[in-house]
Amino acid sequence: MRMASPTRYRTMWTLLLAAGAALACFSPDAIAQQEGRRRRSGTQEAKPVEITPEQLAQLTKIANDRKLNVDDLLAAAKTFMPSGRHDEYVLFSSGGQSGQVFAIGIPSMRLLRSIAVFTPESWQGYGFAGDKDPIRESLKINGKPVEWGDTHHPALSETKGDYDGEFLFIGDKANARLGVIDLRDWDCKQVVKNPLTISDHGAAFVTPNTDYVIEGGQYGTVLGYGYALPEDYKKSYRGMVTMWKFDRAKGRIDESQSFALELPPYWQDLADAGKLASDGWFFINSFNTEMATGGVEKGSPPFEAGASKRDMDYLHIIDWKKAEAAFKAGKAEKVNGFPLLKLATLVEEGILHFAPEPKSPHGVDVTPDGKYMVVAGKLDPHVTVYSIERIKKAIAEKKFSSKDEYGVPVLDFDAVREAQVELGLGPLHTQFDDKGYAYTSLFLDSAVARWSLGGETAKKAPEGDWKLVQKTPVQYNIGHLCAAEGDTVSPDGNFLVSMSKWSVDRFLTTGPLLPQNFQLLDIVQSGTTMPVIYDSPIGVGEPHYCQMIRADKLKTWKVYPEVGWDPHKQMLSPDAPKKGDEGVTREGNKVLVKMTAVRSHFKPEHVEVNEGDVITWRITAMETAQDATHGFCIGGYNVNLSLEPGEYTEFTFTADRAGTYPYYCTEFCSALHLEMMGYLHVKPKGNAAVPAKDADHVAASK
Ligand code: RUQ
Ligand code: CUA
Repeated sequence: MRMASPTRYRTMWTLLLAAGAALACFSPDAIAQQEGRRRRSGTQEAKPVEITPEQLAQLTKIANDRKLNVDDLLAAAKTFMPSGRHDEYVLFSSGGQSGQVFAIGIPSMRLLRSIAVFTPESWQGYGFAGDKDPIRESLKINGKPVEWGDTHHPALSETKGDYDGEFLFIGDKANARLGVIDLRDWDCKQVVKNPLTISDHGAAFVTPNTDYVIEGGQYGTVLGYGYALPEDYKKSYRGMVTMWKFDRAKGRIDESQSFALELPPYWQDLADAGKLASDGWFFINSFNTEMATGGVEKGSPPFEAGASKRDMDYLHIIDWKKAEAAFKAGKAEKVNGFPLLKLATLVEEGILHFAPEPKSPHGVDVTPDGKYMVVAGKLDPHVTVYSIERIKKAIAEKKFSSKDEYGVPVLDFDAVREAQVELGLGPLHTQFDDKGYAYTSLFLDSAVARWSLGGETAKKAPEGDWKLVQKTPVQYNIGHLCAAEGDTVSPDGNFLVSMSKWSVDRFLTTGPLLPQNFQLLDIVQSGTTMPVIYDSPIGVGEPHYCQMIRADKLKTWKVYPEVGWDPHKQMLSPDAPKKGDEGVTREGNKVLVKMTAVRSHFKPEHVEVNEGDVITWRITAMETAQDATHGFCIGGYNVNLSLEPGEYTEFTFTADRAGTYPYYCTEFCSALHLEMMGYLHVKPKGNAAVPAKDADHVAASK
């Protein structure tokens, strides 16, 4: 028998002891806590854990074989989801350049779903319903198909400043659009395009009751898609912020009640809405208050230098109730058909004030009680904290230090600043927990900083006011971060996700293009530390921001409420074919197909039309069982639908390619799924035989 070396013995012994310690996390208290959470998410109870010495030995062996240390075992215990058990939170993440939204379970980090928003997506049948798919039509900008988005900031709808789980909004930075997702069926219902600007950034953010969805801009431009050269920058370029009115009953943005505010051509960055103490206000950071226009060719500094010269930029402080009143009083002017409150009006009505903020800051985040605005320095190692009370007082007392070039009053910095906390290099974004801590991402340090709030905040951390408490390194270059319900009036703490931009050596190499890395941090169970407990590669785009909602707040439908439901209108459709309605009818060259789909059968099984016919095809999915989804595709015609239980759908196309086309179900729905098919026969013009090249075309499309 080979003797284990003394070091190996020692390691094993240490591990055993430590594993014993690890098992302490299965103490009755911890279990009770887990149970409480589990009950909340409506899943089955687990029995208290008792580990036999044999199992402990096995666990230790696995740990040793796989070179896992005790922290790894603990991390596994905190994140592993037994089959059938549900996650406690859902993380709604921007999908970056993929143009979509991703839903990820927390703490397991399992991808639950992608939600198509700005990019056609075939599994969901998003944009693949015939020639004039309304989704593709809604994605056009000035008549040009723009079928991708750079999704940035998802915003869950709120009631009284807390996520209500009803809707989700997401901004498209590249094209200044907003998507509206209904969280009953997790389906994008609306895409609106900003008529003033091509691109944006600070979108979406909601006011505390989701009266408005706010879309902040970024790069100065000539509003209304105008034209001007950089020589005219100060005169012709402007920034903007748009207040999109949300009609909750309709589940749509009401463009007719929406309006925008003209801002100086500083580059407005992130924004956040006030709540509770600061309800009625919102805040936007800015950089490039230098109004640099680049142009190295002509001897000017490049953008990155020119836009970083000044020590101070401007926090935009906006009284949106006053803005709304001014809009309702008819004080807006139309630009490209869209109402815009001009800068002069903003100044006159006291809608816009500035506060100095150091040095090209990035994120602004309002504390849970709404009393403080946290501005993260980016090029300054501090977060600067402003108090709404001080701001209101300074405005009332007209404590201005100056006016900017456009006549906007600048509040005195010392009058509005509450505190500055030095955190480290590259502070970007801040989230909050339920214990009086704030968490700020440090891009250059590649770390998450935990620090204590102070002043009059309701929850106080024991470390005292405004103190850096600790930092956890992340890999690498964290942008946004997201704590559980971490930007609401009642954050949960528990978990935090670091949206790390570089993954370098964290995963297997996937070619020169590497995935991003979502890292999960435990910010409660570990007590005073906040270890990284999971790394999750995101290989679909560069997600920017996410929000984490308690899963039990979502009231997601399991199937559509009635058979024949039109998800685009969120109502039962009078057009939905019922059992017995099936068939093909014609009026001139217009053909109407009425079809039903149920396991494992499409009715009718043959559809005969003439080449050149315009076909309206209606399908009702007769299913009422959860997960009994069918697909419906016609190869060669770019048609693929997802027919979810109860769903009614309609599409239109011109049958301009003769031939015999099998259509079939694209979801493996039953044992006879392959038999769930039929034929579309497109009779060639003049009733000639199908020409050989078209026959090839049909063959190639199978
Ligand atoms: S931001 S770069 Cu949300 Cu940090 Cu877009
Ligand atoms: Cu229906 Cu496969």
